[in-house]
Amino acid sequence: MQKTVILGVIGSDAHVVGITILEQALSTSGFDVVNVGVQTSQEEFVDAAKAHDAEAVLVSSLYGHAKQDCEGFHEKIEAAGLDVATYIGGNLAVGQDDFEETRARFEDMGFDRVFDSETDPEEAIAALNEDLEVAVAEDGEHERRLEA
Ligand code: B12
Repeated sequence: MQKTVILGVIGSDAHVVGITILEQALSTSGFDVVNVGVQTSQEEFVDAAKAHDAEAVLVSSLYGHAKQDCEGFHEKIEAAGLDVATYIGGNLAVGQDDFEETRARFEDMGFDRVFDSETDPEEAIAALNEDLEVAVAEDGEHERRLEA
């Protein structure tokens, strides 16, 4: 069974290129990707995760307002009874910032993993393989997937 991941850009953010690249890379790696697109509300992420019985929710934000857009997100996930890994990545703060501070801030908000805008899709794939316990053969292909 393929592992389903929800992918989208939160809030009023319309930057689409990053999630398009991530979608292609994740699909090629064997994940079932539900791309909810840009300008997606918290509720739409939660509804998609529920409807598709997803195992991970990947939130992208580029325009600098991720903190405001994600406030209360994990409370909604919990209220919906979802058990999902949550990742966030992109340009998560306005202007220059200390990324370790940014990482700590988003981890405090409940995200399992926080990625900066230099992140290659391979890093996200490796993290998902680890967190969702996806076994990968030496040739890089998914060999089998362990049931949680
Ligand atoms: C193209 C672009 C636009 C286009 C977007 C077109 C479109 N529909 O996509 C347009 C012109 C519309 C635009 C508008 C704006 N933009 Co703009 N834009 C850019 C630009 C030049 C490139 C973005 C891009 O496509 N990168 C290429 C992709 C492949 O990279 P990426 O998006 O970073 O994604 C990768 C990683 O970040 C990571 N990643 C991303 N998300 C996630 C999520 C997870 C879970 C993981 C693991 C990884 C991950 O993986 C991706 C693939 O490698 C950047 C500057 C830059 N060089 O990044 C500014 C930039 C993002 N924009 C910026 C701003 C401010 C805006 C506006 C607010 C400007 C304005 N005042 O109107 C508006 C916002 C509009 C809106 N509602 O979203 C700022 C954000 C500043 C900040 N965060 O501090 C930037 C950084 C420019 C800058 N230096 O000031 N923008």
